[in-house]
Amino acid sequence: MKTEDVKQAAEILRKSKRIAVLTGAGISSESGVPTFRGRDGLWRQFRAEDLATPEAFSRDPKLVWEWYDWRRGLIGNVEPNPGHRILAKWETLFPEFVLITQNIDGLHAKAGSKNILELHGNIWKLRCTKEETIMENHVSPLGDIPPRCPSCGETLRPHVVWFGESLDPDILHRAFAFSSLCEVMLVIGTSASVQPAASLPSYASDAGAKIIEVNPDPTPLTSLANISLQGKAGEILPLIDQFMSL
Ligand code: BJW
Repeated sequence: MKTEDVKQAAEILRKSKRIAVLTGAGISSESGVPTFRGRDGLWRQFRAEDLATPEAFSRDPKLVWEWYDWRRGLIGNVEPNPGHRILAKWETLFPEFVLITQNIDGLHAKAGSKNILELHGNIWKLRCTKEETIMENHVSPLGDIPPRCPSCGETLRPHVVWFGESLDPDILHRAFAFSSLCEVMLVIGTSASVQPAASLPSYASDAGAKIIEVNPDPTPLTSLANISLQGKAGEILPLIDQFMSL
């Protein structure tokens, strides 16, 4: 990564008023949350078909819940890192700043970000499979698995989006709408391999936004990016922040 590129990214941001950020699992990896597709990624150890589809949950809710209970335990014990914190700080600096995340770990909110669109849900929310009510729940470990709805007694599921399921249409609409308006989109820590989230940067780029990517590895978006900063989010975002305030 060249210092000149970091300076240029800082300059682009400093001159902009409407910033969109798209984050993925990579931003939380420095907090100790495993990614999905990296070297130690979850999909290297577990099969998505067995754990992250509605069919898997119908087949074996206990197995799916055991996996989510384990992940809740892991996520509940970690803290936001400098990458999360800088994004929370930037939200207070720019007139319009929308943080679109694929992450379900809640670490952006824990770092202080407020204007967050959680495309794939949140691991700390449960949803009744009968009444569709959504409730916050931070109990870890959960105890009785699968947990039951306190109102109707039906099975609760994690309020996350599995493969083959639609994203919340309102959240998705807001994500695409702001992507078409923003002047800059920062794309941080995503392999850009899961749709429809992976389409947001090209949508923003087509509408005239500059794309700045932060990722240690190249992705399908690297060739689209105006600036590609190869490295860890927890190191690069504080550097950009330093240059912004010079
Ligand atoms: C660092 C770093 C550091 C490391 N700093 N960076 C069009 C074409 C083909 C298929 C489809 C399509 N449209 C829809 C589909 C089907 C499917 C899909 O996209 N499949 C592809 C895999 C091919 N999409 C869906 O099913 C979606 N639903 C949908 O579109 O409904 C309508 C529809 C359905 C079916 C057909 C057509 C239309 C739903 C997707 C739900 C994804 N769910 C998951 C699990 C969520 C719950 C949970 O966590 O348990 O979401 S899968 C998983 O992947 C998770 C993530 O949010 C998501 C994205 O992963 P992410 O964040 O990019 O992580 P990684 O691990 O892939 O990458 C990490 C990156 O970080 C790497 O690049 C590293 O280098 C980097 N990194 N350390 C910065 N320190």
